[in-house]
Amino acid sequence: MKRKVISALLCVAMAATLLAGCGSSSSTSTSTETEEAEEAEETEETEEAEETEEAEATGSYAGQKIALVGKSAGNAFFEIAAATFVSTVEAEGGTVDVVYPEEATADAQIKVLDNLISQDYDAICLSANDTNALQAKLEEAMDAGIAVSSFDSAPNADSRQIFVNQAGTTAVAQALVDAVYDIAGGEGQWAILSATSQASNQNAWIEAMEEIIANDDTYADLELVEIAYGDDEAQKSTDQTEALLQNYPDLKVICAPTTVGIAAAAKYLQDNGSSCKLTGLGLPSEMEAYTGDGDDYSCPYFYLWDMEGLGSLSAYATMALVNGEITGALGETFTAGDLGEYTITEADDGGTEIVLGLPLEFTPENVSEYAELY
Ligand code: RAM
Repeated sequence: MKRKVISALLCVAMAATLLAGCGSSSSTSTSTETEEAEEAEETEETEEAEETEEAEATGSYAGQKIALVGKSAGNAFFEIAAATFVSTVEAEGGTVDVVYPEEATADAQIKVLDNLISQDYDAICLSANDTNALQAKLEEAMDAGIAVSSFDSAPNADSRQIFVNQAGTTAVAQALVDAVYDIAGGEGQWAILSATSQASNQNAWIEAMEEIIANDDTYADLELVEIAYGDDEAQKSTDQTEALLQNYPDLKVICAPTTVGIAAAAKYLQDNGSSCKLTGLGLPSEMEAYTGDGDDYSCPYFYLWDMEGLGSLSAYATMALVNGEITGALGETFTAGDLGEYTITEADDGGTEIVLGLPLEFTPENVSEYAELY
């Protein structure tokens, strides 16, 4: 049920309660029939309001209709996150439509949003292809009474009610910087192979990495030579990897904070026996063949987060927004099923977020175990 409808019902119920109060002390009605009709109406309205309150109190999410929007089709990352999101919502009695834009751009997502707003959705949960470009469209959705949450990649603070941040922006950036430092042996050239140049999440991680490096002398001997963009497309990411190696023959490490980019680079580096090593954010299932110690493997270790937790927490946060349990305000708490209680905290961009947990490290020792999960 849409929030506006819930509010309207509560208002009607409150008005009915007030009227009932007045009526009992100074009733002017003389017709029994009218009184009975009024009483029946009041009972119905109060019951409806009670049902709504009860739904909120018990956290019942039944009947919610949610749209989940990824960055682009054909990316296993979103398919994995969507699977848990959908099963979580369905277990609570709701339904989810998973929708992908034609490409990983803001324009393509705006087309998707246009279509969704004209339908009867209670909520849209999206991973943003751009920080600011979706604002007008997402505000339009919120004005239409649709709850707007985001996961993985946040649109700006005005464009959303809440952001589910998988592992904390600084925590991810610190893990990546330390991995580059370690794999490079503390000095030398390294490059970033990112997703699209507009991607909110990759840009936030890259900015945080640059800040960490700029403010700590430990990293003074690392030279970031280029930030390349593979647009979360396998072929383009492969081409960009090849170009980086050609342009920087002494390149020691590539850091790819994208599951598509890291998998493409891992294959290219390993197939070509490159001495350049790789780290970043990857899916264990896509990285298993390339993760290992020694010259035969391109990736010593890499990171991601709990993918099932991401899908599930995003689902619970979205459902809690719809039924009014949370509004997305700082300090609110709610229970995300078996994941337990979460508190809404301040995000780096001035909006609010819910941080799922810490980054997970995948090594030659544990990659196979995680590869079975995602
Ligand atoms: C890609 C996407 C996604 C990001 C992961 C790490 O699949 O760009 O948004 O979180 O990589």
